Amino acid sequence: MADNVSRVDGTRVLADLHALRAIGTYKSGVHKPTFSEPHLRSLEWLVQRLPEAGLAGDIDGIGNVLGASTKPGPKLLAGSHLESQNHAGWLDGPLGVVYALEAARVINPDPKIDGAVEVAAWCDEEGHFGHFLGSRSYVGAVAEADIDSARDRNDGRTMREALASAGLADRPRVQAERGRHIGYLEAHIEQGETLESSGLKIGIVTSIVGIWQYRITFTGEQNHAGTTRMAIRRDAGLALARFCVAIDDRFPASCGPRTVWTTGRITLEPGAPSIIPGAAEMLFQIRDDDPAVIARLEDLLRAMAAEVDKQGRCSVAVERIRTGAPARMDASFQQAIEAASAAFAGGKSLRMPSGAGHDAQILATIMPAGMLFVPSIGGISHHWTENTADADIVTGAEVFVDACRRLLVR
Ligand code: HGY
Ligand code: MN
Ligand code: MN
Repeated sequence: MADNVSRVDGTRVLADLHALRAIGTYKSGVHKPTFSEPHLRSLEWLVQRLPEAGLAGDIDGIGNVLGASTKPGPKLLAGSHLESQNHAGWLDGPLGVVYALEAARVINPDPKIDGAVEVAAWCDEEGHFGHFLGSRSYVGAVAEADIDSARDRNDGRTMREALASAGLADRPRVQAERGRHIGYLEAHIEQGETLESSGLKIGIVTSIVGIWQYRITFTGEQNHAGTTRMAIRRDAGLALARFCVAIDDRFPASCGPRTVWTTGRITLEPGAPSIIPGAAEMLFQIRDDDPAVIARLEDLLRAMAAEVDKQGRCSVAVERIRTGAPARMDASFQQAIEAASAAFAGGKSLRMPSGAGHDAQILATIMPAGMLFVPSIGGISHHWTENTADADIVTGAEVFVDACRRLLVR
């Protein structure tokens, strides 16, 4: 490794991550839903730190933070997100934002490096209001009507109300200046157990899954739980439960090697112990990096719903509420991460697909994009016990900054 390069300050990286952890702390994690007070304070925290990295910027009209540089030469965009899932981990998102900030602090003042790292925090990656609204706004894929119809899945608050109460309603939304950036690089915790279980330190992401989301509703007949004989019941909750089991029985014959499917939320109406549910709803998700697999499974899902309908006890409706294209990560970005891993992580790296969705898949629609992962302890994420060893956090930062440097000076 060249020893005349400016170095990552690991202590500073850890201090920044702990400063963000202290905003909206929940047990050993955080509770920072989009546009919550802790999320807005975290965005402000980042805005305050941009000048020390030679950047200027603010929170834009959809809640993104974009820090831009006036330094001549090529620009590399880097970042991630600062909101969290509810009662979740302290590193999912902030790790990538702090690494990007550190890369800017190390590279931008260096006169030997032509070009600069620009830093972004994308709003609502976690989909409280709608999927990837911040990064999709930046690439020009969000219309005003999308914002008009967006509601917080936690409390039904409209996005317009949230933007207004955050003081962002009148701010313009910043959109990508085509050709400004050589590409986008994002660091993230792996959120799985592959790196830890194989004793590796860096994941070089090859592809990111597409996420397709469905609302499946079952309509039966609400009735008395004591006086309604079992033979005549039209129990929507039971129909939903049977459908979930049938998915698990029939999907494996049609899925791909890494396909996953999840029922993340079930609602029974009216939800009382002495009333047979007349209505039931499940939020269902399919993920794969091959759109043909997802389309095949959607056809199967609809065919299974039609079979239940035909039985005549309960009706079933399948509504697709979200689609997302999978993304391939740029080969030269993968090479830069691999070379940086050789220099700073003893070459303990692995090329691997991402089973999680990330803003990088949205940025990849308009520029070359790359991602690197650091290990997650026990593979846990989207839970307040999510964690990564300090040494792995620092190694990841050194690899990330070196990869940025390699991409800017190639
Ligand atoms: O759900 C995801 O894949 C991302 O962590 N929001
Ligand atoms: Mn994330
Ligand atoms: Mn997440």
